[in-house]
Amino acid sequence: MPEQSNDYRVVVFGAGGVGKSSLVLRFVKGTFRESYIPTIEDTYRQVISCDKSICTLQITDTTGSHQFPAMQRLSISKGHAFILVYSVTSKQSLEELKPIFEQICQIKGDLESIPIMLVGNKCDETSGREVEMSDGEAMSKKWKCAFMETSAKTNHNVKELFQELLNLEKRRNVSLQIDGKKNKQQKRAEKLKGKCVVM
Ligand SMILES: Nc1nc2c(ncn2[C@@H]2O[C@H](COP(=O)(O)OP(=O)(O)OP(=O)(O)O)[C@@H](O)[C@H]2O)c(=O)[nH]1
Ligand SMILES: [Mg+2]
Repeated sequence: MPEQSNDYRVVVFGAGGVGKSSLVLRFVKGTFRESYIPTIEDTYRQVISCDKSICTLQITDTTGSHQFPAMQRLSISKGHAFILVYSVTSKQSLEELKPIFEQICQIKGDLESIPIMLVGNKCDETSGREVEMSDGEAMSKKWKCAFMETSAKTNHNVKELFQELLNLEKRRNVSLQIDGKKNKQQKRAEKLKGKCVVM
């Protein structure tokens, strides 16, 4: 079991190009880009509320290429919660989540207390759909995890995804809302403070 720390670590996994970075950037910065820039690994931080105090939500956006198995294992062992993303336009991308889920099972053991959200992204792409919502739901039932379809492009269910994931955490009371009364300047200061800086 990972140690209780002041960080709440969420790790985003999924095949290349399914929209992991797009979901994270939409949530953290409110932006979306059409161009595709593959990720190696990026981490974003935000202040959230935790057990009537505050803590840091740390989101790790992983690579879709399977070149770094050691990094993947480390991310799983340090992670408190997981987002498993496939694209509704690619059956293959749902298949590719299976070994990742199995590795989470192997490293974490009992998954009962670990928040996991299966996410079918790109639900705005109606014409190129290969995975029906019922297929995603069936997989989530099998894995006993939560499920949601999202679109980073249209901002459908993006904030809800992160809020739902935090709601699944039963060992701590974590929430995106701090006190709901912060002004814009305070929010911006917190955002800047929490930003990951490349030295
Ligand atoms: N239509 C549509 N396109 C999306 C959506 N999310 C991402 N994309 C596009 O899909 C491409 C890949 O998105 P990324 O977010 O970079 O994918 P990724 O999963 O981070 O890929 P890796 O970092 O290589 O693992 C980009 O061209 C995005 O614009 C979405 O919800 N709808
Ligand atoms: Mg990426």
